[in-house]
Amino acid sequence: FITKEGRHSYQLALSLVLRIDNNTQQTVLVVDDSATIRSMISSLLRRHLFNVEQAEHGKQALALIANNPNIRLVITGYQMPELDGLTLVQHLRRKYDYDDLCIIGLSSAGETSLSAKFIKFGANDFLHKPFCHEEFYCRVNHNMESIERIQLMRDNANIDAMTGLFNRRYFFDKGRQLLEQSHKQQLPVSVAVIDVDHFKQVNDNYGHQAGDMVLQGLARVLKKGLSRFLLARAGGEEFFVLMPGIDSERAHILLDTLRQVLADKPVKTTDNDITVHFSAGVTDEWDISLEQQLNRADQFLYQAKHRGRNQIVS
Ligand code: GH3
Ligand code: MG
Ligand code: MG
Ligand code: MG
Repeated sequence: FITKEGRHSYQLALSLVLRIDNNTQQTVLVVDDSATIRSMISSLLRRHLFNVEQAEHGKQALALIANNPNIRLVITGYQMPELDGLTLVQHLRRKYDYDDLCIIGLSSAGETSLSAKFIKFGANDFLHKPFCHEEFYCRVNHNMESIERIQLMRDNANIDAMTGLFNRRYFFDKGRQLLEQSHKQQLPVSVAVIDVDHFKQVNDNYGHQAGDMVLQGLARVLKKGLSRFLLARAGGEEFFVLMPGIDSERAHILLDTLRQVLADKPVKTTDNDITVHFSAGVTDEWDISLEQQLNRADQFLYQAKHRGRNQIVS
């Protein structure tokens, strides 16, 4: 049995715990020209363990946000010198989505139409001054939780649950962007397709569960060695890598090093240490689509398999 007050403080405690565990770095930016309002709101936020930054007007706020990616919530007043609250919201919405940066507008009791304007200009929510502390916490927590949930869903949609690597969908989304950027900057881009050799035999000899552990071990090695690049599990025992700024000669050498690392060090599974090899095809052809580059890399992969596996072809 929990009383109403008890339930409230339990939820408060729970949200504090979650915040300490997950998001120690979360920062709220308080924007208002009144030092009294800034310090009142800041102290409420600090009681909830948020990091707080303050700005006196919109211009200062824009500069702070540009330099601090930990700012996830902006609480802003309206009338300020340099850049007012509504214009600040407009500027921010051109750069950040609702689920990347949360904005709460502050309006006074007299300015009822201002709350609607804040929402129209792109704020997630608003607060009327004066507000009671409970309402303040509810609004802040509610908005923070909803952007965290969306962020989590977004992450889950991009990640392969078994290996923790990006999935195929994300590879194509991000890969196209990276390819375009690199071509604009006249930088080479290498694309590789990696496929585990005779993986069916691993499953046949040691069981599917050991097979999964081998894929996880391989993913760890690849992730470590290719941390600067876009790496994804394409499906099954196949992986894609996109390497901006690296021509296929250098990509070939890098992948061959990783191939050697894996060949020399068996992956530990529950009952066995299992040595796995992989083959890869690499290309850095200019001015073709990501799909075409993957096709070319796949042809080289086929050659690598044909020539006896455990090798890279570029
Ligand atoms: P090759 O050297 O020609 O690539 O031979 P291979 O045995 O690796 O290729 P094949 O395509 O014949 O077999 C791939 C195997 O990978 C078959 C499939 O059961 C297994 N596999 C795919 N995804 C998973 C997975 O998530 N876990 C496990 N344990 N096995 C998987
Ligand atoms: Mg003001
Ligand atoms: Mg294979
Ligand atoms: Mg395969």
